[in-house]
Amino acid sequence: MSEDERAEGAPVGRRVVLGMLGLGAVGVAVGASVQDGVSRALAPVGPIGDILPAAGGFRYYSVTGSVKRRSADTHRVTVGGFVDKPQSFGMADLARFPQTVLDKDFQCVTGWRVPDVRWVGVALPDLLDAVGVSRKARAVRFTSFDGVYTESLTLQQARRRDVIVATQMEGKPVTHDHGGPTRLYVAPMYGYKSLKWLGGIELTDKVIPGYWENLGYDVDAWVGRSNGRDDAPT
Ligand SMILES: Nc1nc2c(c(=O)[nH]1)N[C@H]1C(S)=C(S)[C@@H](COP(=O)(O)O)O[C@H]1N2
Ligand SMILES: [Mo]
Repeated sequence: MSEDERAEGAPVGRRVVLGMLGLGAVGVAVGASVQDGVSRALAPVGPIGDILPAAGGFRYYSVTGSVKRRSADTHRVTVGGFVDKPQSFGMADLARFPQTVLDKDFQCVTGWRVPDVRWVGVALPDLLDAVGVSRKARAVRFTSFDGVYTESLTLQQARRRDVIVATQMEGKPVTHDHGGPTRLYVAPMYGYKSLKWLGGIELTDKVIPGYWENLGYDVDAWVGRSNGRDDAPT
């Protein structure tokens, strides 16, 4: 990481830092599998900065211990709540949608960033159109099959075409450690919005704050404009 990137990544809101130190670090980098070659902590608890970046620069994050793998053959993403036709989608179903390719930097709110990562998947608005969003819906809640992590977007944010249900990362199926078979990828927001091990999408009548948001992170996680970085109006 260059000094510039370090400087840009440095100012994180105090609440967020306290949240991370108090609760986050415990779950960070625990349980990554060896074969994916992503980083893992030397010890499960410790300052965030001690976690070593692996090749590619991603840190493995999970707020739970190990997460049970799901086979791409049987895995399904369920879409329900305030929709006309609740449905679940297997990998073959997702492959039949138009595929969106995004080449973007991946930015964690704690300061690390991986430049120019390629993600491929189904634009969330296409999936929402397939189930039919009912008039009551105002927001979307995402659940992970790790059983703990959740995320949320307003319906307006969820209709952006740079928000995708990702099935590929860097030219391969999303690995288990990176949240496969399906992972949410919210390109314009900090990494915590990009929920791993996506199992459920639910249309709700209001935003239900996600895991980190209950611990002090901003619900609107725009890169560069949230979590204490937005002192100047943009
Ligand atoms: N299920 C789940 N998704 C998650 C997290 C998590 O702990 N559990 N951490 C988030 C955070 S804070 C970041 S920065 C990215 C990290 O992605 P990676 O583990 O693929 O590097 O995942 C996000 N999605
Ligand atoms: Mo993060």
